Amino acid sequence: MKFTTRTTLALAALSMGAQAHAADLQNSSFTQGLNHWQSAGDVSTQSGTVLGINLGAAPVAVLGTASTAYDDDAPALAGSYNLSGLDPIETAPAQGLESWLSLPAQALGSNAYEGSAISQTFDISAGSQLSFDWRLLTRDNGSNQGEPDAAWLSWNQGGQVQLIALGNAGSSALQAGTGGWLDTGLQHASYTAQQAGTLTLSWVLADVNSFSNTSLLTLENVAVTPSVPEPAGIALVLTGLVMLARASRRTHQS
Ligand SMILES: [Ca+2]
Ligand SMILES: [Ca+2]
Repeated sequence: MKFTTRTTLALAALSMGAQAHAADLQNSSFTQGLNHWQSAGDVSTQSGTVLGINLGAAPVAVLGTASTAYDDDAPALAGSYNLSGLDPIETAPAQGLESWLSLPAQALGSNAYEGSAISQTFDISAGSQLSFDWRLLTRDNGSNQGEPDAAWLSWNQGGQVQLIALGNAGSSALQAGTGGWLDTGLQHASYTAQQAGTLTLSWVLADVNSFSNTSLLTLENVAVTPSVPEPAGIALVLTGLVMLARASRRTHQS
């Protein structure tokens, strides 16, 4: 097919069907470490076997609640279960993990003690699907009197923050795993964007009721799948295809 003015116009009509994004989700598979991500507290990327846990060959982000300076997991030494060398962030009203997440004080619960978060801000279109795999591991064996360590997804868009519970250390989904950890195994989650706009997405993990008994949250396979085009967009693409077909026929006839 020769490229005539007519086909160029038709191609322009086709390309209008795809919305341009100012900023897409980047480094979603953590192959560049934490590049493009913001983090607070004990956050690192890891692969292979770490702290007795097999994380697989591909990199995963790991959030933790272990201090470097205090024996959170006595008799294990201070920092034994800290992977980044950075301390978890205390919750409100101290250093303010909640304020880092633009959440009100005590949004993570009145007894959340300290934790870590990872975040990225990007543009999303309405109907796009966010999916990811997470895994909660803990040494919090239920001794926290019904207030187990917990993990959330924070969806901050259009000036509103939605806090979505992912899992907690008291869940019956946890099984005894390797290295003395209780383990949910890999869990898949997906959410659909209800509106277009700039989205700050954060994953959060907190020690609850005490600073002791470390938990870990792993995160991998983060992906945003664009929505199926709106009917108006489909009509535009179909118009483009008809124009292309006509232009192609005329090109062959000439
Ligand atoms: Ca801790
Ligand atoms: Ca804990």
